[in-house]
Amino acid sequence: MYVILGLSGAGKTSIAFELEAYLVSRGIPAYGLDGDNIRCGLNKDLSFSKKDREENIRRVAEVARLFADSGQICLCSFVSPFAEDRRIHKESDLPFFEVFVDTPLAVCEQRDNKGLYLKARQGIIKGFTGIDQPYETPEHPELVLKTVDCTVEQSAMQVLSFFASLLCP
Ligand code: GGZ
Repeated sequence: MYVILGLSGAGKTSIAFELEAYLVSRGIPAYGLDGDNIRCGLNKDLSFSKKDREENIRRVAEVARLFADSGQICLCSFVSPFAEDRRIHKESDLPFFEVFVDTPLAVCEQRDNKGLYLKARQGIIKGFTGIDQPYETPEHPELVLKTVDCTVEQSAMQVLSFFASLLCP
């Protein structure tokens, strides 16, 4: 199970879906979970409060466990801003790798693909990670991706190289 963490706009989901496509096209079952496909269905009852983010990540960990049990690589892309919530993944008895997409806030804010940072700055969205809610940087990720001056394909290849180094050390 790969957990891909970072701010909104960091590039997590793009990298995860690039990886998913690469793996699936080579016959390796993989599936990406992210805020878009989880929060519009299973977790549509959850807000972005600290308590609900914790519950979001708890449920994601359970779903990821089911994927992993079925033999699939589960690529989970979530902001997951609080270190204590990430323990849920680490404490599961499944192979787990934390990938931190280390894109600076200023760059994410400049990209602002969904216009959410602007709304957060205007106070229309409250509790936005990096603006008026904290982001606790992962302390010991297995891999750190710097996406500035790096394409999505290059970032995905870095994850695959890491994956390959585990299989053939
Ligand atoms: C952070 C928010 C918020 C707030 C809506 N804070 O760029 P996106 O749009 O697609 O990624 C963000 C996504 C975060 O959902 P997660 O389930 O990953 O969050 S968490 O792990 O913290 O539970 C962003 C959008 O939802 N979004 N409001 N307040 N991101």
